[in-house]
Amino acid sequence: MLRQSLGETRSSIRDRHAVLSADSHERTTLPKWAGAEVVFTISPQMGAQFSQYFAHMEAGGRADAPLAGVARFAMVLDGAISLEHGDGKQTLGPESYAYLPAGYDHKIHASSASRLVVFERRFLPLAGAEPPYPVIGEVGSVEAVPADGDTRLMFRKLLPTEVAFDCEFNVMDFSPGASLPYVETHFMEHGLLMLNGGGIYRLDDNWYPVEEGDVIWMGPYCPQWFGALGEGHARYLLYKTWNRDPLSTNAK
Ligand code: UGY
Ligand code: MN
Repeated sequence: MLRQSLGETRSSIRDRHAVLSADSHERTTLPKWAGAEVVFTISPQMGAQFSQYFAHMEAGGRADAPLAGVARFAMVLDGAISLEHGDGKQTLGPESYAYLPAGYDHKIHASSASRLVVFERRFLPLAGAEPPYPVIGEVGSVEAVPADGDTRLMFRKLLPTEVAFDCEFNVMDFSPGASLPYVETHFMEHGLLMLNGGGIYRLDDNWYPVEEGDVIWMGPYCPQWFGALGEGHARYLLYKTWNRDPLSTNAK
């Protein structure tokens, strides 16, 4: 095997944030993911309160529901899967996604060789609120709205905003040269996947070049800012804790 570098990688794992580039991915297998290899880019072992991973499924590969009490969000990146669940069976292709609440039985079946990004989070119920329901959709069918009136930064909210949901998944779309308007600091946590394009991500006091396929973990209060520097649009999928008081916790 060719040695590609002298111990170099763009991956950087710090106390409150991490950037993970594809060159450092370590594949493993899991009993729940038959005929698949998984790469856990973000997990509680790192200090996060959720997991984010890639599932590389061979045709015919199958996955079962996650651990008890854990909700799952999965988006197809390449290939096609069939999702079998209480309300039927659906085929999901690239940029189709499913939010599957904790305790909602389902099976994922790869119709062809497929690549998915999966987020799992221990659900945090809200007293008096109904539990969330499954949501299945496609990024392209969700309305894009300008962030704070800036049409050079559009976002799509993939999940309903109702209080039943304890997190959100958004696709942020930056025109070339657009940026987040200010350095954000917030108690909510993020997991991010660069879908296209690239730019510079500021995390704490570090500035990282990022490109398609990169994953970022932003822990609570990690100062964050992004500027899109490529010639084309930069788009990322962003998980964010949402609708829950900072004094409530799902940490175990
Ligand atoms: O919604 C957000 O917190 C988002 N603007 N953060 C980010 O893109 N890093
Ligand atoms: Mn943010």
